[in-house]
Amino acid sequence: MTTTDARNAMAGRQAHESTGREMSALKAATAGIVAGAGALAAGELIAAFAAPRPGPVTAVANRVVDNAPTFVVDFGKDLFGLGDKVALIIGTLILSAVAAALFGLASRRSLKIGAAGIGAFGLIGFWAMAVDAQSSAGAAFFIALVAVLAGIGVLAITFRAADGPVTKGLVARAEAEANGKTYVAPVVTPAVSRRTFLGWTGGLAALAGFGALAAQNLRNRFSATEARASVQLAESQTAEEVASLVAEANMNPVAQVSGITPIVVPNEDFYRIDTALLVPQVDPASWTLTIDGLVDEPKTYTYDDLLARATTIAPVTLSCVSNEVGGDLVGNAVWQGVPLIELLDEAGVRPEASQISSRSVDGWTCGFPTDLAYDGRTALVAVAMNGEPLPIEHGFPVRLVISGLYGYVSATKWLSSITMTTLEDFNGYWIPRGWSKSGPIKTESRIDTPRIGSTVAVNEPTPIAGVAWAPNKGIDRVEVQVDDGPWLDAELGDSLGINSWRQWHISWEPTPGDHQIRVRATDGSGETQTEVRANPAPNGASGWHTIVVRT
Ligand SMILES: Nc1nc2c(c(=O)[nH]1)N[C@H]1C(S)=C(S)[C@@H](COP(=O)(O)O)O[C@H]1N2
Ligand SMILES: [Mo]
Repeated sequence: MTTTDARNAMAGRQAHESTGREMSALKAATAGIVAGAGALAAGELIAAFAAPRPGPVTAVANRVVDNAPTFVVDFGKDLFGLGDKVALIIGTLILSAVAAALFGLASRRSLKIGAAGIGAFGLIGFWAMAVDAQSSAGAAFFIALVAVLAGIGVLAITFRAADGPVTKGLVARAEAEANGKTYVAPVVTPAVSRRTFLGWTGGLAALAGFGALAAQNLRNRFSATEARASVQLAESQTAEEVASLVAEANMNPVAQVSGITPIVVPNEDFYRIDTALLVPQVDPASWTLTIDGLVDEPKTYTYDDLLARATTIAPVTLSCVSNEVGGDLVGNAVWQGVPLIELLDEAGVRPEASQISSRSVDGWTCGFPTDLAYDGRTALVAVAMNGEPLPIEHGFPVRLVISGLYGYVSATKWLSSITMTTLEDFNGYWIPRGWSKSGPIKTESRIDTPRIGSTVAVNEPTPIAGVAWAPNKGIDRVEVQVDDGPWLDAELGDSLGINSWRQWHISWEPTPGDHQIRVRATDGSGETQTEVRANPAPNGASGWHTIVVRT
């Protein structure tokens, strides 16, 4: 113990015994929280200058997502929907605030303890940022250092403001008593001390708030929105052909049933699933795609290379493995890109390369068997969705779209590299988290209208309609059953090809009472979807979508 520590300890004890005017727990905790806020705001601000690198809060939340035990991930099957992301960030902030409050309380013993706590927190932030695919150790170190210094600075200032006259007096008195002298306290009212403390903490808290806001604004300036807006897609004859197919399909009476999902889902309505807390903002000018691993000659492509070659256009239905029977994590869009195997062939795939793995700029990975890319299915290195450059949330500038495979094994957004490997040597992101290594999309059908639990009118013609999908196989037949009645063949909408879902419809006149409605589809291989119910984990939900309606 140094003499200063001894004095502080003595002063603390004295204060407790004699006056009780040491810094209150409330003030100390507040000072800690303001210091924590200052640290995070400073970190986020510096990180925003270094965008697209994540700041400490996002990086820590990213690590929580990556390292969450399987049961948490299973529980949050759509942990990757928006609500879960917001909850995760708020959770990270609340835990940080609790830790910071504890650092504040500990600082009453010695500021060094609080400073050490902030330092330890900084180390966690440093690690979280350093291992982040979108940051680097150097940037992480600098950002964490600034955050820690800001935090310690705020802690020191608020403590000084709080105990300024009072604790200084206590120290002076302890010293005086230790020296056997009489201590005469200067006249200081507690109110003065409280005002000083409130002034400083309030001011610093406001500064942290401004810092966080500024960080947010600054980060928005690094958005890929402008770059995306200036993209010129390659012209293609196919674009017009597909557009007229879609236009015709939309004229089909089945497509006009009110409440049915459109055959091509507009970009803004398309489901979104990913682990990205900050949507990657990729500058297409400096972006490249590398193809490496078990190839004869690794290749690198720029965005312009791919844009110029992206003339293949195909509607493909994409589905998430975590889609429940009847769920909406599925959609059909028209994708434009370069056939994957064209690029693979340029690199020269070695015979032993049994898996195509791919990686996103944010470090997410997946993989599927090489054979599948070569079996004739639609497999695109896609640059556009529904005639527009890929929306940023859907993978701008470039993503993969492989017909017939769930997104988690194939559909890498914000694609950065494709590495040829073997099935044994590599597992994508979701595989160690308990999802199946192979992810063919199961044949499914869904009732869009009437809605589950809704009320229908007796003896009024009531459409029962929805969509059915078996990408890469196509849908040949959809049947509907009301109560224990016969299975009725539904009328099918136009086909956009075997990769697209198909709209279906029957007209029904409800009799009085509750009714159960079920649907089942038969795919292009002649197989009828299984009635056996399965949960999404580990390889996709199955079962017939069944609803009950009332009259
Ligand atoms: N980089 C990245 N790509 C990803 C994912 C992800 O988490 N990160 N999720 C995959 C999953 S699970 C699905 S279902 C599809 C969803 O694509 P969408 O959001 O465009 O609908 O993206 C896939 N591509
Ligand atoms: Mo998914």
